[in-house]
Amino acid sequence: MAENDVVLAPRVKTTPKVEKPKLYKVLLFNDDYTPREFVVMVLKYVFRADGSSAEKIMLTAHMKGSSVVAVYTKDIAETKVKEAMDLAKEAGFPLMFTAEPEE
Ligand code: TYC
Repeated sequence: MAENDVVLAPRVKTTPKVEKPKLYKVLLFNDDYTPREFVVMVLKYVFRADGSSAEKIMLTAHMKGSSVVAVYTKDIAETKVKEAMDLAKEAGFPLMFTAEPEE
């Protein structure tokens, strides 16, 4: 290469690919057997809801059939659903939670 040649860097276009993690909502479903106090306890213990939000979430599920508990990344949502349902199973209640992708 001659001494005064200009060396150009290759034109490489880099498009940053940082994708937002998909979020999952945890839903709580009503049933006729689980005591209200047990539902509130699970919401406080597993989902770290404070007393009044736990009460609200439980009452919404009780009255409307289901309620959104909170929104998390997939792994966290699924782990919390399992923890909550394990507690219910251990206590002999049919309490139901699911994790669903947000639209
Ligand atoms: N329906 C239940 C009862 O009357 C209480 C309850 C509320 C159960 C919310 C589940 O997600 C639920 N004992």
